[in-house]
Amino acid sequence: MVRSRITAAIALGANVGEPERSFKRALSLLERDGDVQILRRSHWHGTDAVGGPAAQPSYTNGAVLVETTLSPRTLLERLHGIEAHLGRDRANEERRGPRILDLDLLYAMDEDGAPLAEHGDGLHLPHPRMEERPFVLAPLKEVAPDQRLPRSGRSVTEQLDFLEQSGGLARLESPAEARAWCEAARAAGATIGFVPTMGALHEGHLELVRRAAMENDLACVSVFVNPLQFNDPADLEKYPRDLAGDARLLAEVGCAMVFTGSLEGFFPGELVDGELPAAAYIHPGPGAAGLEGEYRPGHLEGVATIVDRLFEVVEPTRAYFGAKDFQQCLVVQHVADRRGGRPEVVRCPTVREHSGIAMSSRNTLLKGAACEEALVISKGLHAAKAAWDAGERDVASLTRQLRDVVSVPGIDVEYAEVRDPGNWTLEAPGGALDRAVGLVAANVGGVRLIDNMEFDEGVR
Ligand code: PH2
Ligand code: MG
Ligand code: MG
Repeated sequence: MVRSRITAAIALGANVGEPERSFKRALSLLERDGDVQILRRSHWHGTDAVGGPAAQPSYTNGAVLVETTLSPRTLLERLHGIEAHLGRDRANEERRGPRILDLDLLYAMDEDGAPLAEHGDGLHLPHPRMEERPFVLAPLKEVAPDQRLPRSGRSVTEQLDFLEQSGGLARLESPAEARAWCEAARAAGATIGFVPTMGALHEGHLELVRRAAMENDLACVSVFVNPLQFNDPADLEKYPRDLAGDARLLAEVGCAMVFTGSLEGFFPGELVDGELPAAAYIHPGPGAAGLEGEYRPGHLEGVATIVDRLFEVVEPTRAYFGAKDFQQCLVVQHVADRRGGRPEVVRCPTVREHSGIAMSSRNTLLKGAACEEALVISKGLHAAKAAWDAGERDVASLTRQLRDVVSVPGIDVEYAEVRDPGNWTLEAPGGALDRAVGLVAANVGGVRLIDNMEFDEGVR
């Protein structure tokens, strides 16, 4: 049998030991068995470390293009074997930390040049992050300058130019500065993708920013822990804050501008004794009925009010929100509708930890046993979805199955309910539904968590 041949690109990185020596040894091991041929090899580039611990040494990076009869999976195993042989200890290394040798499979294509896609068990093809990383793209440009990249559709050369132009994240300290920056961007014809956040950014936020950057000329992020939406002062007090860390992450995912501000900065001349008068609040619309609206009085009014002001400051083309905050999405759509349907509101799938828990800045506040206890929330939603998938449509039955899982010691459930996502109502609908969403809010170890799952969509 003639084995089919694939072409693959491999990135090399190291910042411990003697990188160039490790690279040479790695490449000769790669070719040793005769089933991998190196077609092209880049020079070795000295690069500043990106991400990881603050003071890690700078890296050496390179790229090679290979042809092989191995499958992508077997090639990845070969790369891991070489890393281990040359001293890499994956089990005991820091995330994004110093590396004796890192061999990453970037992309692979079949003999006709068609890209191979594979996701799972440590194999991600094409590599989901390569387009954000100049330290990958600069060497890759030497071996495959015209290769089209799947996310942006740009060639390697074009993508490097793009990163260079948008490189240097603008950090602005006030809404007034942000307004001027966005006006200038729009005047230059740029579309703006906007991601409003309260900071303490996690992978869920970064997905929103990546998507904003991909679908618009510029991605812009606000970081503002909005006091208007905290019904509980203690919650506001302990809400995590890390602006320096946030800026570092945003620079990596192609964000062009991040801004912050004070309540006075957002509502100049409108505060009375440091507070926004009731008359200045924006009505959150029908999505605020019940659940969050009931358990966090004033919260969604505060959300609607700041989002309306943020939209006024930025005037984005599109705004990106995570589906985890279901009622917030309804409220934001209402705010956009009141503003004449602008911006376009893009609701993005909830990003989950491996454990299943929905990503949230508040997860960092979960300590000890609470981390485990919190898992029943997503498990309950999965259980109800499984019932839905098996044909159950009755709201009372779906709700019972959800509550059976989440009602356990250690979890103080505020609500565990099923609603029609297309027809939001205060009370649970009766009988059978064509579409359904399960929603949970619970206090776990003193931390309030919410989650939801739409049963009639793919699991997210
Ligand atoms: N790899 C990392 C983390 N940071 N920075 C640069 N410049 N080059 C790398 O290869 C690199 C990094 C973890 O794999
Ligand atoms: Mg790497
Ligand atoms: Mg790697």
